[in-house]
Amino acid sequence: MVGASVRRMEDPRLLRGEAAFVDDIRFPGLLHMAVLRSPHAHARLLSVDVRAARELPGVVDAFSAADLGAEPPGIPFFYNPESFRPAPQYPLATDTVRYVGEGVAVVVAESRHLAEDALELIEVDYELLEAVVDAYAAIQPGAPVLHENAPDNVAATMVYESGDVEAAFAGADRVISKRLDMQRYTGIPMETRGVVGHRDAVTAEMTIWASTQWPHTMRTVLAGMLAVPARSIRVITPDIGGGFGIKADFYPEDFLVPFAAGRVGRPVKWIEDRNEHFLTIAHSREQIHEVEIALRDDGTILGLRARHITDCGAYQRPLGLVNASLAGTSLAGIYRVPALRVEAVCASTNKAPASAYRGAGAPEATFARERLLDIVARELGMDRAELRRKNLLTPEEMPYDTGLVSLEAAVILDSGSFPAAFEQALDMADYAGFAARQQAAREEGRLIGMGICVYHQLTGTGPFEGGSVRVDPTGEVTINSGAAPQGQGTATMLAQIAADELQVPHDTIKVVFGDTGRLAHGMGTYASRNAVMAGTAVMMASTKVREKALALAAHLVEVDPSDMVLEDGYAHVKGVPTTRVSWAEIAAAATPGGNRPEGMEPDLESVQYFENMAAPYSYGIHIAEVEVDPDTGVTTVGRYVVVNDAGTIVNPRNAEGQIAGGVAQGLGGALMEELVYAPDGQPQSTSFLDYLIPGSLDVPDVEIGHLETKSPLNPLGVKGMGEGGAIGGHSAVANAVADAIEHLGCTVTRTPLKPATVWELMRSAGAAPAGAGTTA
Ligand code: SMO
Repeated sequence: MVGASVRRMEDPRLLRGEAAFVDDIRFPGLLHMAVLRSPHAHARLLSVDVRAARELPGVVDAFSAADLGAEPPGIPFFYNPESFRPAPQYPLATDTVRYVGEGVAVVVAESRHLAEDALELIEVDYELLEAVVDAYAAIQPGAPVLHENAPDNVAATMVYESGDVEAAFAGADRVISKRLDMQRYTGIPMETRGVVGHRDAVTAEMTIWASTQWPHTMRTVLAGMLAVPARSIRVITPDIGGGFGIKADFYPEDFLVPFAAGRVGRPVKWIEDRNEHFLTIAHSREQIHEVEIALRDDGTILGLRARHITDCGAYQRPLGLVNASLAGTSLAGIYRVPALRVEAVCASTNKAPASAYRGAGAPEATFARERLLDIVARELGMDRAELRRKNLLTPEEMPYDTGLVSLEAAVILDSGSFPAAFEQALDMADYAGFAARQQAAREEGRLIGMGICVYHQLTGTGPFEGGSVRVDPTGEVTINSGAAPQGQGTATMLAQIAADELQVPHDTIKVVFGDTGRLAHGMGTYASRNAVMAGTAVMMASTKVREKALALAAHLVEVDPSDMVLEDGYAHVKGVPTTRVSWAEIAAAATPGGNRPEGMEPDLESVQYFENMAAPYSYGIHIAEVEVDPDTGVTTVGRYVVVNDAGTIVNPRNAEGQIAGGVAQGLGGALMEELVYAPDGQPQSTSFLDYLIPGSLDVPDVEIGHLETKSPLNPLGVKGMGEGGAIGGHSAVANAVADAIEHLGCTVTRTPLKPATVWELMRSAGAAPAGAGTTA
């Protein structure tokens, strides 16, 4: 089954409207929570008075930070480099608010409407402070200070270095430098966030349903913050309508809902509305890159030197430094870069806290590198494909140790056929024929461009994932996984892996995710880790169950286990298909009291944890073709080619869906999406009116070629691939727009390339066509 494009087992329920998202969880007596949010970007909180809100009929409770205890618990962070001067977020602001949308107080009422009405009765005195919203400005002397422990607004500076950088630059024929900026944007899942908390009066166990990508992590963090044993909390991830990394965070409401449910003794629900989503979801991507490249005249890369400034917003939650770190260790990509030095600066600003979004640092670094390479090619008068070809690592150089360490794991490119993938993509996109087509188009007054992006990605991060495979007394197979997918088709993928081991039809296997009550340990779904980590754990558990099943079956028919095989849902004697035992008979024998070989433990279940810190790196080549309207600056994406290498592909159809979805998000980032803040810290992108995302008509058909260079790091040979589309998509499209217009005399150094931006670039180069200015 591994390698088969079977249909997703998940889809029939979803298509029939039978899914259970967080808002579908309902109880008698359910209360609703609403959060009063700061309207100011930076202010001292002089007083918060919730008494009037409490008096409103239908209101059950209202509270502020003062009610969280003498020392309110801070949200922990998971990555703690030496230079870190942490600014943890508290569930509600204590003495200062630092971004618009920060929670100040909470109301719990019989309905969401009543709760929101009561918010208006809460009296808050603010003393306004000057805000700083630009990361570059924030780290200059004299800027308003967010946190006393970091008077320069630098939360951390991480340095990544390998090779002799000074020598590389001293010995170079050419050094080219650029500042390249990526904007603040983020994931826009169809389902916003949500949390339901319900304490069972009998067991005193609090069950929490949350749209979280890491239920076990949420359970453990909550137990710490509430100071209760982990066993008293059960977190369940129900169906999730999209996550993209931004639901792999721990948010204030993740604490506030269970806390409120505990206070009032009734179930409480909070569902984020779209406005709250824009204000408070983890923002991402915003980085300023100052990059320098040292080269020989023939285009050989000798070294890269960079400083990048990540806009981390007002606080760091669990993964708050990850984008900066991964951008540092991703900058060289899959090229031969003998010397590298990146200084990753994490700046605090009066904006929503930033964290991981699909690719987490890789899209940013990839943009800096791939945009720079195009600029270098132009300056050297060299073909941009030839420049890349010359510097790509070869299969003979694998595994390739970059000498860097990322998130406590060595950055070693485990496997790959980079040149082959590159040539395949150029062929599919007809790169060789494009120059002539472009010239012909220009002669007709049309602006077309082709953009290349070579990306790679850290996937399948450790340290572990858990999976159990159980056969019930009636013979059916159930998988419990520590993963918490958000629409990736992971159930189908895991069932395919188990089906190969157990030889039962994959669609008879039930797959259960994200429930701390069913599996002791789990990590969740992020970092493109499901196939690698959850897949391997399920494979390990399936293998154990298979071996035990064969031994039980052999015992029942009185042969040696090595004479038994599993086939078509039965165990039979090799060469004698009629001497067979069903899974129900095997399972019955495994039941305590059953007919087992002497010394064998009862039960037919295996719980396995795949422990692994060696992360496989996947990669791909994206080539986009665009047309820019010279009158309006509007970009239309035409052909789009991807060659992707994620090792063994468990389900090609699923994989292609992942790539296409990622490309759509990358395209959005290249052309449209931006979370804009005014200089006083007021967010300007607070609804879909002001934050444009691509619709189906904006996204081209994506032509996909697969290459399968198996990873040596796990038995399946898989690498992760869920985020790659979003990494490659952004830069392929941005480079294509640049290719369409840069001959006019402008240079693309930032995204998004909105129509007005593109038009302004053309105009400033003196190249806007006659008449265009009259309507601008
Ligand atoms: S943003 Mo990802 O889940 O590394």
